Amino acid sequence: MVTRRFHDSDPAVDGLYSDLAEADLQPLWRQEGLLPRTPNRLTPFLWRWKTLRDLAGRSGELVGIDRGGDRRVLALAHPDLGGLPFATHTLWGAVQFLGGGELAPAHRHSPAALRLVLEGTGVWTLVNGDPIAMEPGDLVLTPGQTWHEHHNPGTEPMVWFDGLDLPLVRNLDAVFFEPGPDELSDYSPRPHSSSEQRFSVAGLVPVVDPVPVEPTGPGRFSPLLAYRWSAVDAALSQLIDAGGFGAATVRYSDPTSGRDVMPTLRAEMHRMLAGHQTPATRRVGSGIWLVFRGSGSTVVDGHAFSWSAGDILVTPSWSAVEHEAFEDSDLFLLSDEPVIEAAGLARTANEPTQGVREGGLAQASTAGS
Ligand code: GTQ
Ligand code: FE2
Repeated sequence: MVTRRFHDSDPAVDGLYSDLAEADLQPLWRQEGLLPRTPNRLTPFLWRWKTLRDLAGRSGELVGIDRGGDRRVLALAHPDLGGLPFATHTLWGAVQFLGGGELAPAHRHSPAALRLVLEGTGVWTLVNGDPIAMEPGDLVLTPGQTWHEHHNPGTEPMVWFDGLDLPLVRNLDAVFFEPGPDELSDYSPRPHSSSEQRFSVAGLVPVVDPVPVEPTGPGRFSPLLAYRWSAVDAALSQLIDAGGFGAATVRYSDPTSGRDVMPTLRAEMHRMLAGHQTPATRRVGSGIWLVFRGSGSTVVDGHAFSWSAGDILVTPSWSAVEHEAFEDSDLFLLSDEPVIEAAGLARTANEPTQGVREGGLAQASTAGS
């Protein structure tokens, strides 16, 4: 049956539409794309390490860090997101540059953050006063509402990847921010943070926590705040030895519950040996893939992206993703999957291996190739 609703030549209908607009109302029947067949709001996108590193270094030379919670951070701004400094609709991704002798002052906020160290050594992030050493490959958590500050007492810069749930929290209009005190924090570096002293032995959690977690907020997050590269590397090697098919993935988890490290963020490290190819899979929710080590290629909805260490690739919700490693490779994945699961929206699908579209490599969007 043909309705009249799509024939707008009737002046009475035109009048209705302008009166609706005047009254800040919109008819659903004129909305296009509001309810797509499948998620479609984002395209895949890749940032090259060379670009990120060069621009972070230039920022380090030219722009200082002020008091009041300032940080020297370059946010991934996906071109599909209308100029917002967001990598996806839910995820913030960035590179942070902290020069020798610099410090990023204390502050806290409701968005949760994590960091994966890419370059440099000897930086300390204080989380609620607990000094956490940062070395390449380490994952460090700064959960929502925890006080944090970054100190680089050495002479060389450190560069790390920041992942936050800021776009999600902002859209929920749940952002709180507080700068810390102006006085410098005093800390004495220790080989193990208090968090690691209490929670880093796999399979064992304290019956009574000798340092009860401070009542910083209603968040639910892992009390283990650092996951060392040596542990991740060993776990992946053993999984690959045990399975014998050239690939393994570990999820960083809360040792007390087995859940994701933070309520909104999932973190995983994916290892693929040279020559390994993954099947094409789709899942609901967006992801940021950070190449920690190696080189290879990822096909996303028919577009091929070649990558090497330090490159960062965004994969949209429900895109078909398949990886191929050219060298032994480790890919860090940050995703919003815990939110998708909590909301009852999780689904996955396996796809046949994709042909790369004609000119796929050239069409694939990258910043600074
Ligand atoms: O290091 O505390 O990339 O507060 C964005 C917001 C890093 C940080 C970011 C932050 C931080
Ligand atoms: Fe922060």
